[in-house]
Amino acid sequence: MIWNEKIETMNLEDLKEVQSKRLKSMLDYIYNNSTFYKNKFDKEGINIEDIKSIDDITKLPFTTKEDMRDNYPFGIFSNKSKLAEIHVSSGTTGNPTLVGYTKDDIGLWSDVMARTLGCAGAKPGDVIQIAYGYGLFTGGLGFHYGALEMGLTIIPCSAGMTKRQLKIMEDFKPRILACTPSYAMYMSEDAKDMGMDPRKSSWEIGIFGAEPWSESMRTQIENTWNILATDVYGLSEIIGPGVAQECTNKEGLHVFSDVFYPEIINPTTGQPVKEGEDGELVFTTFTKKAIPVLRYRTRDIVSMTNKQCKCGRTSPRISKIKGRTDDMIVVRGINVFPSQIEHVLVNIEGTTPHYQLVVDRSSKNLDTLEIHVEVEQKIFSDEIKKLTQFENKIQDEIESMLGVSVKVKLLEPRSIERSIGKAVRVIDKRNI
Ligand code: DLL
Repeated sequence: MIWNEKIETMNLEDLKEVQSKRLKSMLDYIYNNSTFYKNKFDKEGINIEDIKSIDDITKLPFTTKEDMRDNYPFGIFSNKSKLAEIHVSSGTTGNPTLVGYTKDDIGLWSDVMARTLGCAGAKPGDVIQIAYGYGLFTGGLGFHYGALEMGLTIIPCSAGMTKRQLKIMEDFKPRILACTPSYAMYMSEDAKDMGMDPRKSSWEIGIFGAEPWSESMRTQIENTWNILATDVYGLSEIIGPGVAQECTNKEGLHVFSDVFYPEIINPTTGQPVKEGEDGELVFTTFTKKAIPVLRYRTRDIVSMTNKQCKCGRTSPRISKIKGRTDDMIVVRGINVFPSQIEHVLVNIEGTTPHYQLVVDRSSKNLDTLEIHVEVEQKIFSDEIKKLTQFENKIQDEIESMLGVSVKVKLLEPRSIERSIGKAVRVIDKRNI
């Protein structure tokens, strides 16, 4: 169903007018409420009066993840006094990325998430099993707000406790499953262990995202669970889930561009690319109040089309995420940067800066992360017990930093292949 028919099927000219109007009031708001943006505009000699329409957006500066991190915790907020909720995005070195919402922002989130659910094929009265993590991660609560808004019956399972998830599915018969795609596959193994036939599950629709997944993974999930598997995209800095969602045609993700304005740029030059070409996805939030962001560089690589979709929605569609401009990987829903591992290693005496992250997917469809690290020769001359202690120490420190379990493998000096260009830090064997 189309949740917000008026806005989602608006003709492109009217949509452009809405976007232009909203951009101007957003600029006015951030200039007057955000010290960060006021300073930035004043420094760069930007007069917001010069921005007449959405086409002028390219004259404005970008915002980056570093801006958010450098101004941690509240420096980039525009309305700290009216904060209703905060969330934290995983996966950064040092300070995490803190994001916040006013009560009105939660209203906006509820609306875009209701649109997301409608886009995937949900309708009021459906039962949804939310198996994204609740807590500081935006997945669980984002889906929760949207489902409340649409009038679904919510089973707020959060992630994990797989056998219980499966029992709940069997007993309460939810029609919709929301979780990461890798968790959907992981659950099928436990289902088989429990003697269940996954093809007979009550789930008809899956809303899967928060990590990259391929078309072949989609086919695998659809065949295993006998389900329609749709892709949901979002990021904490913009709102969380609720930025873009595939409709049941599965031909690209509809961006809710009346509230989150997308641009695709060449990541090196910062200039817009031609329609259909790959580039970095950039978003401007028009109506968010706690942390509005202007031209936020997501580092996600996609292409975008303005061609109208069969479903009747008029907003642009992005492709599945094709990669990143940085070296971030997503392991079991957690964003991991090699630099985080490096940060831990350099502070442990006896390790060297030669390391690699080896990501794989186990036979149970669970992501595994192994850290291969070269250590000084003298460590290897120590007795086995000491070596194991050393390995455990590194493992503990990395785990507490990342919040994801890892295995550490110590290597003799010079065993990791050297590269003449950029070091190869990540070996991803997951085939996604
Ligand atoms: O992952 C928000 C979310 C929750 C999206 C639940 C979908 C479902 P972050 O933790 O801030 O937010 O991570 C954002 O994850 O920049 C992408 O690199 C990656 N990502 C998110 N969705 C997808 C997807 C949430 N469908 C980062 N496909 C983003 C590929 C995705 N990558």
